[in-house]
Amino acid sequence: MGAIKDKFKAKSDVVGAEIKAMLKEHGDKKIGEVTLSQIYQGMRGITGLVSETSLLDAQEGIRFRGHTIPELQEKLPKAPGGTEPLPEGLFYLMLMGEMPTDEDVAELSSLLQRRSHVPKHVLDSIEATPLSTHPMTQFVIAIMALQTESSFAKRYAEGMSKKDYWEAVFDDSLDLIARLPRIAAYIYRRKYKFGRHIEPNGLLDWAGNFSHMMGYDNEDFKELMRLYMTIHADHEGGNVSAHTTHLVGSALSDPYLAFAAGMNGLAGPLHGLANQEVIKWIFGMTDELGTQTPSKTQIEEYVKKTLSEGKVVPGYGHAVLRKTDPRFTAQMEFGKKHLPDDPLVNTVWNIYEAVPPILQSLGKIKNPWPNVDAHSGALLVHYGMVEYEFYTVLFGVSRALGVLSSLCWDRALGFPLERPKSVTTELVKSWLEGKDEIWGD
Ligand code: AMX
Repeated sequence: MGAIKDKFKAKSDVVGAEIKAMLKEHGDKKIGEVTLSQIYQGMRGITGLVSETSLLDAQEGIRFRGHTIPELQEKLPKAPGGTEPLPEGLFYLMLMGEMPTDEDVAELSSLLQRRSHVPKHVLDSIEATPLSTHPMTQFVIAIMALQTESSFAKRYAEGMSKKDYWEAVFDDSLDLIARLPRIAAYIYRRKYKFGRHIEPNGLLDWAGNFSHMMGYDNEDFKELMRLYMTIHADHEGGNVSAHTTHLVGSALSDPYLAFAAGMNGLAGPLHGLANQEVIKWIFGMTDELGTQTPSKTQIEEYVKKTLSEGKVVPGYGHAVLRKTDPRFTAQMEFGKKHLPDDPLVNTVWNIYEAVPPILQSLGKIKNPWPNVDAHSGALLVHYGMVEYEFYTVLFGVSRALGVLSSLCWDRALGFPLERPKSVTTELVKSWLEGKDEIWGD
């Protein structure tokens, strides 16, 4: 661990010094203004956070340290014989800000393997939940049980100096990333495969081993997992899971506490749970219509029915994006390459044609295009993973790569407790009448 940790420390010291100098010279520079609508409507468009690992452009989509998804597919190291990127390579890129070599990724993969042991009490905590418990709830319970292993919590209790916070967060983050696949696979096999667990294969990469432990040894599925774990990892800092992890971490809650909080946010249907909702919605449609291959007209009618019942069309829309999500496109490309004739995947593509004009015609939806969740489930179903309640756990394992590399940066740069100002509507009304001021805390 020494070399990668030392390299991160050296990099973050340089950035920390740059930020210090920048703030000394430009700290009072205004970055924008905040409107009343924004504070009442989910803070859309308020620039209020720094997140080093990725940046989202409304038109272009996500870039990880400046690289688009196709660029990651081209440049990141691959598994032997594979064509999709290794997600631990993306973790390295987000952490270090530089493209890893094959050797860097091999070293990181084996480091994660060595740190992947999950203590028995964590598995026991999963076993203590009723089998019917949602997999995301089991996931969060297991992460919380694993908190006993937090190096940050132990060292803080022993009086660790501020200057060492980054190191304890770094250790915890790597341990968590190493252990999450085992936890997630355990939940999957317990809930859906009669508790017939599969031992890890120490020769495989992080995502390949995850597939293996879930019971999917098909090479194409492993490639799908590598792509899946790469594209779901990060979406800049303001989304619910990333922002929550960052916020809770700012209280110096250790990475286990902070990440579990982020995962509770990911479990919401407007965020990560949308991936299960999409497949549930499609299965609902095909069941109701009595066909696996609904026509475009039938899909349009079903979309209108969903909207008339006051529900959202899952997998469509986004708080920041204003075009088709490149994460959707990457999965579509995977589908065209590996399973072009799959009926469910074809239905997803037909939905892609049918939905945007209908959403657009409503006149209120800012982005009628599909997001990442519109596609992922159909690919999983193709390979036999039909248990859609589990899908958000897959998202969560991947999201750890982004939010935990960000958390390392938060502590390395010494970011303080996050504490924005709030107001009451009473104060806003009296401010609008000129009777009061809206002041800082
Ligand atoms: N279906 C129906 N209505 C939608 C819609 C959709 N897919 N997307 C947005 N709308 C509605 C909103 O509910 C809102 O209605 P209201 O004015 O009656 O309250 C209106 O259109 C305006 O919303 P917006 O400004 O375009 O979107 P937003 O930033 O408020 O919300 C999001 C973004 C993602 C929550 C929303 O598009 C949505 O609910 N989509 C479906 C759920 C989904 O796919 N979530 C996953 C997002 C990606 C992720 O985090 N994994």
